[in-house]
Amino acid sequence: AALRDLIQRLPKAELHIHIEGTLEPELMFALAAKNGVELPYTDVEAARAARTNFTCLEDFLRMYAAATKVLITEDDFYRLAQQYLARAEAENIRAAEIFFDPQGHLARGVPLETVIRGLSRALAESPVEASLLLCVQREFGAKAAAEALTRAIPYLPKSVIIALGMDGSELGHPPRNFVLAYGEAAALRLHRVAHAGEEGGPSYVREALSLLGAERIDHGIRSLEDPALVAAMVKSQVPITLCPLSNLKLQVYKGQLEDRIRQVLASGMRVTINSDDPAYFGSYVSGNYEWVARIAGLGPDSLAALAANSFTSSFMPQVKQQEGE
Ligand code: ES4
Ligand code: ZN
Repeated sequence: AALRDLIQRLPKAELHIHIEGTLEPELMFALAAKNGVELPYTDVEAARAARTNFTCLEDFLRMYAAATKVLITEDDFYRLAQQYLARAEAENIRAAEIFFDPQGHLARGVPLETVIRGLSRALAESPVEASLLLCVQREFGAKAAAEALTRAIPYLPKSVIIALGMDGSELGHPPRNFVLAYGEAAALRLHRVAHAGEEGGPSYVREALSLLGAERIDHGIRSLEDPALVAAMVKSQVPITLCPLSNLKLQVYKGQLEDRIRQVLASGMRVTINSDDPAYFGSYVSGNYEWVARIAGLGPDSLAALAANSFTSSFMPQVKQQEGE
């Protein structure tokens, strides 16, 4: 309980959170009823139960995509982000860099403007220092990724979009396929991050760093399988955004995850702790810190160091100043 209190009190930044992954079953049902969308569950409890046994990333992505069908109006996106930010504030998260997946919404006929305006309104109202990262979904392909970013250009000057990210299905979609979109992002002066080394091996991390110019690696847990890569990442201190309970629930790591996390923490890489899709994996950020603290035997100093990493790894200059607070 003392550790839990400490984690709660620590000011934290969250750098790996998918806003669509914060859609709790209650809000999903409320929006489904309002919008006349049919759900394949009898009630909230059944929907929650369905979120407890994923076998792989693909399995999860199917359910995640199906749930987003309830998000239709600007206000739906506003409510989604508003709920997450209220939750984040309650956990003493001072800053959040939030992914959104425009391609899935566009494919359903929801305009980009609806998504960005709804999310931005919630961000503007929250005391949490927050910004958006536009994520391209790898399964839509390389051309579609570049197009999605191009479509967002009109909104960049007046929005809080600070970066391009890449998520979705990893295996078979190596980072080298997406150099066009990342080149476009660089030209637009956007920061660049990428999911890599979640289900894919260390070569995906290497490519994200060397070919896409990624400034932060999302997940990155499989970097450990390549000692030369780890050495380079220790030297450059490029941050990785670990999402331990996501990895556990999606069973993406085939060995002993606890051992792997302990090795990552001991490697000297700059590690941050995040929740990924908390409405699906059963825990928000604090739960992820608690799990890591338990399996790695971390005390107050190590936990404070992880929280400090979350600020120094942020892209928001005003947030970096909160480091060590
Ligand atoms: C995701 Cl856990 C994870 N991996 C890849 N893409 C994602 N999108 C939302 N959650
Ligand atoms: Zn993710």
